[in-house]
Amino acid sequence: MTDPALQLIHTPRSHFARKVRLLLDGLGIEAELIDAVNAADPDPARFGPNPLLKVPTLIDHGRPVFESDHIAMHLVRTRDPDDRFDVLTADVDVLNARAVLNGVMALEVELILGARSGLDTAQPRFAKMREAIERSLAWLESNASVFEGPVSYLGFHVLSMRDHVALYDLVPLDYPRLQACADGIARLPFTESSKPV
Ligand SMILES: N[C@@H](CCC(=O)N[C@@H](CS)C(=O)NCC(=O)O)C(=O)O
Repeated sequence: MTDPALQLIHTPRSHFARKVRLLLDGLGIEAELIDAVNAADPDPARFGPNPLLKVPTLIDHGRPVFESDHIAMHLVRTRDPDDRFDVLTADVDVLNARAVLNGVMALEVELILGARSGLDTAQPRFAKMREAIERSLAWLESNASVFEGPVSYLGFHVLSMRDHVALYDLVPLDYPRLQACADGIARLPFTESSKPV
């Protein structure tokens, strides 16, 4: 049953929100999903209490939590004392991989929402962003040993990023080790319901 005390403002295609949804689903925590519909929309009302006008935002008994990784940490600290998906890790290799994955996702947002807002994404600033995405994916591929081991929040980043890049077809996804990690996570029974379409 959905817990009315816990709400997640998201969009169905948001990869940052999907990391959180995978964590919620993996932990068996029900939350009411509130669809902001279009992350590029300038209307502040879409984004609830978030002054950055971004998703996701978690609202826990009326208290907002901003930023996907802060939301994940909050959920674990309040509801998962065993930290089953290693959200609270201090492992530098894992944190670096998360930073690169989050960076790729942020660059994608700029390219997609830039185009949606009518900007010319052939400009050099956007070309640099595409270059950074490709270099980051290559970096992740050559550091893919970090993805070995039990299912973790890091894997939720990989699946969220991979499915989003595939959906928008921004760059080629010819990275077998990264794909294998994403495919492994995608086989978990709770991942399909949050897959972006
Ligand atoms: N660092 C933030 C990034 C959130 C983010 O960029 N969300 C995108 C959707 S995937 C968004 O709402 N963008 C709106 C905008 O940039 O105008 C997080 O991890 O929560």
